[in-house]
Amino acid sequence: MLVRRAHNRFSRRSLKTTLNLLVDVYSIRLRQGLRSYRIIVTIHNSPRNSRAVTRMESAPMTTPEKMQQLSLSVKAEARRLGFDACCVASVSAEADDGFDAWLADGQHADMAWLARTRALRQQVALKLPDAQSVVVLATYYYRHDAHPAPRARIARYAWRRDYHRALVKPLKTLAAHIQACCPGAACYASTDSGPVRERAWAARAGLGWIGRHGLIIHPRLGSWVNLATIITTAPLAPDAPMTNRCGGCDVCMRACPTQAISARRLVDARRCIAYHTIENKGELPEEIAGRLNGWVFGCDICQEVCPWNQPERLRQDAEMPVHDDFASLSADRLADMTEEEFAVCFAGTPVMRVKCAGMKRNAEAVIQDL
Ligand code: B12
Ligand code: SF4
Ligand code: SF4
Repeated sequence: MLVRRAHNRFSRRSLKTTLNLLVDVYSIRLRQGLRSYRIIVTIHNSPRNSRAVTRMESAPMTTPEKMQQLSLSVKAEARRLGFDACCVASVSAEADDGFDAWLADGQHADMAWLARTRALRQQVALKLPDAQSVVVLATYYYRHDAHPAPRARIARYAWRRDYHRALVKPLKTLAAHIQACCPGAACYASTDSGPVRERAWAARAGLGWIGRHGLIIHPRLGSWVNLATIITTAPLAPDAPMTNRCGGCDVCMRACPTQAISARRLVDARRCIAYHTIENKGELPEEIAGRLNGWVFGCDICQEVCPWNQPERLRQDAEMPVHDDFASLSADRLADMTEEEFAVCFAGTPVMRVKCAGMKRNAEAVIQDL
């Protein structure tokens, strides 16, 4: 209706009064709804008449103070919900940083879903029109007392309840909080499996920097964090990106047993033990099978060697309980497991993704490698 009325032709004399009236009426209505919109008025003059086109920008107009308040309130709520870090990026920070080239080079191996969702991952507005901000959240998972069994190593993030499930409720609650603070705001929340480039957003939001091993390093929590995001149309004050603190270090690159890490902070999945032990549904390539170093699910080598991840630097322990029994697993036991034993041992953890057959394949490769 607004647009139709605004397309009416106005006489020069009544033009100013009519426009003021329109803007006033809409400002009042929108303020009542606790949202204020920027109203754009374009006046087209021609020798015969004047035409006013008014459109409402979907982006709510807001002051830097309001954006800052909203950001602080979201961060406080994230803390209350148990997230260990929360930062905000502006969608305008979106830019290609090597993701397309990584895909074009085939470094995603057979994770075809990454290529299929390429456009969504590179442009969040395709997932959520009018997206303005990305809230990035981290949950810390390091425990000083949890050491992977030497010959049946399970990546540390998988020693506890699957974060994909554990984060559903807190993410929903945080999205509801954003909507309560900013009525009408839309939110898209996800962790890992959504078509969102979580590390790139975490870097843009200043939650940490991208280490040479490709992972986000938080100055206090190291890279022992899982990430989650909420894309929202709410205008939140963004945080500043952090400078890279890897310096001249290249310990992770040298420690990777399969040379999967490139100097450009990218990991070639075709060479990564984590890819082969979790995502690869076929045979393990000989070259990888012979270099598993005891890893049967995931791989933490590039994280274990990083100076920012050393136990003495990390003062706190993750609160969530872990499966202490993973510390006494053996490759022999895993290779002989029945489906039932596998389900009992790994129920509710991320390890279920590899299924019993995948775990046996990995354990047998470790046995042969010994
Ligand atoms: C596919 C995937 C994998 C694949 C491929 C890994 C890879 N090379 O990306 C495999 C299965 C191998 C894998 C392994 C692991 N993964 Co993974 N993985 C993902 C997933 C689903 C998508 C990542 C992706 O798009 N990769 C493609 C790369 C090219 O794009 P990108 O990550 O967006 O951005 C890269 C570049 O842009 C680059 N870059 C270079 N310069 C610059 C400069 C700037 C300014 C920016 C912004 C970016 C940038 O940096 C980024 C990292 O390489 C994410 C979840 C998600 N939705 O994002 C989890 C995720 C990245 N994985 C995670 C984890 C924990 C792991 C493992 C540690 C698990 C384990 N212990 O075995 C390993 C670590 C391997 C490693 N060193 O990267 C965490 C990382 C947490 C963190 N601290 O960063 C994530 C975020 C999952 C989560 N929600 O917690 N993973
Ligand atoms: S997870 Fe393991 S194989 Fe993959 S890059 Fe890190 S050290 Fe290399
Ligand atoms: S090991 Fe060194 S280069 Fe690798 S991520 Fe850590 S600080 Fe950066």
